[in-house]
Amino acid sequence: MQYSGYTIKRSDRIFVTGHINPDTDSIASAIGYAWLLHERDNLPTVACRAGSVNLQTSWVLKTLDLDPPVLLTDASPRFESVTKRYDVASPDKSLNDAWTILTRTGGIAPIVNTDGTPYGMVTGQSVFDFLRRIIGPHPKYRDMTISQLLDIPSREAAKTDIPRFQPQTRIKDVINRLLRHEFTEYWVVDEAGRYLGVARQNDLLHPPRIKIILVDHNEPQQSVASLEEAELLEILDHHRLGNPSTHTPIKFTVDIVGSTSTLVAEQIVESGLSAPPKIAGMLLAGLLSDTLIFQSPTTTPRDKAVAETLARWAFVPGSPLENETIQSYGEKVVRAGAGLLTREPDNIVNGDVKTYESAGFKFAISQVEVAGVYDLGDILGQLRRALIKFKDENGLDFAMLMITDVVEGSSRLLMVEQPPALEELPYRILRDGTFSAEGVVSRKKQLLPQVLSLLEE
Ligand SMILES: [Mn+2]
Repeated sequence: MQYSGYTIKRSDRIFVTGHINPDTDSIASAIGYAWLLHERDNLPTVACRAGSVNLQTSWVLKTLDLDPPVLLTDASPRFESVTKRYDVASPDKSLNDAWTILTRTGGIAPIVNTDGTPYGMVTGQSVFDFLRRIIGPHPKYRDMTISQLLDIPSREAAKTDIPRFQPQTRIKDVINRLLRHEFTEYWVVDEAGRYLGVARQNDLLHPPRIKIILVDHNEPQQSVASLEEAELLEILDHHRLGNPSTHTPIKFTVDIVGSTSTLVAEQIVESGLSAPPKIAGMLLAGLLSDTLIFQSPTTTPRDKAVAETLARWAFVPGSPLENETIQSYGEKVVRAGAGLLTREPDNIVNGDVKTYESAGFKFAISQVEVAGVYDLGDILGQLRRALIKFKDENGLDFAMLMITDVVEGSSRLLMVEQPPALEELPYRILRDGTFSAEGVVSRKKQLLPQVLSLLEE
C-alpha cells in the first residue's frame, strides 16, 4: 500500500484474509470486514487473499470495478519488517560524515555508492580494525590526530563484505546461517541491488509478527502458511470448528448463517453505517454464491434479511449494479463461475472436490454450480473422462460430480465406478446415465448423508 512515496510495513497493518482456494464469500467478507474495521474503528486493515481468485470472483470484482485484494500466502516475518532506512555517506566523503551518522544511529553508518548500491558499513568495530591495520606496521601513524583520522575517506574504514537481502526474504529461511556469521548488520537492497536500509541482528531475532484476522475459515490447514508465526487477532466464520490455539484471548465469532458476508453485513448494519455500493455488491455476491441464491439448506432468515439491506445499498443509481434485482444479480454471479462450456473439464472436477472414506470405500464428490444445465449434454463425455482420470490419480473406488442448477434448485449426478449399493439412490436415472436429484443442492446436508447411509447398509 503506497502512501505518498512510502509503503506501510506489513507488521504495522492488520491483514484480513479468507481461506486458501478462496471462493467469493472468502474474498467478499475479507474486503467487507477490512472496510468496516477501518471505517468504524480506524484500524489499518488490508483485505487480502490466500490464493488466486476463481472465475466467479474475478467476474464480480471486474463488474464492480474493484481490485483483487493483496495476495498473502505466508505470514512469516520478512526482512522488510526490521529494515531501518538510515542516512548514508558516500565512499569518498570524509570519515567525519560517517562518524556523525554513526553517533545518531547507535553505531552504524551505511556507505553507499553514487549509483545507489551499498559500498560498506562504518561501525565502531570497522574503524578499530582500520586503525589496527594502518598503525600496526607503521609506528609513524601513531602521531595521527583524531581530526586527521576523521579526514580520511570513509571507504578506508568501511567493512565491505556484508551480506545483502531483499525485503521480501523470509527471516526464518536465513536466520541460522546469519547466526554463524560474525556480522550483526545486513544490507537490505531492492531487485536492482540498491540500498533500501539496514537490518540489525537483534531485530532479526525478534521480528514483529504480522497481525491477522481470519474470515470464512478457522482451521489452520485452510489458512495462509506460517499462521503460527502471526499474531492472530480475531476469527469471523460460519464453519465447523477446527480452530488454532492462541496465547491470549481473541475475539471469536462463529455463527450459523449461510455466509460470512452475512455476518459482516450484519455488523455494518449494527454500527449504523452503510457500505459503499461496490462493497455492498461484493458482500451480496458472497452471500448469494454461498447460499446458492437462498436455495441451499444452509440459508437462514438472517441471510435473506441482510441481503435486502445489501441490495438497497448496492443497487443505487450510478452503481455498476444499478438495474439489478437480488435474483438477477445472483444468477449472473452464479453463471459467472459456472459456464460448463467455458471451463476445462479437469477444472470443473478439481475445482470444488471433497474426498471421503466410509464402509471401506474411498470416494470423492465434486460440485459445480450452474445456472441451467442445458449445455450439459455437450460435454458429458469429457466430464466423465475427467472424473475417471481424477478417480484413478487419487486411488479412489468411485467418484461423483454433482452439477447443481441453482436456478432450478436441483442437481444432476454423474458417477464413475458406481458401487451397486448406490443403485438405490432415490433419484431418477436419465437416458444419458446421470441421476436427476430434484431439490438437492447441498453436498454436505443432502447428498452425502444419502450416499453414506447406502454404503454403510
Ligand atoms: Mn463462506
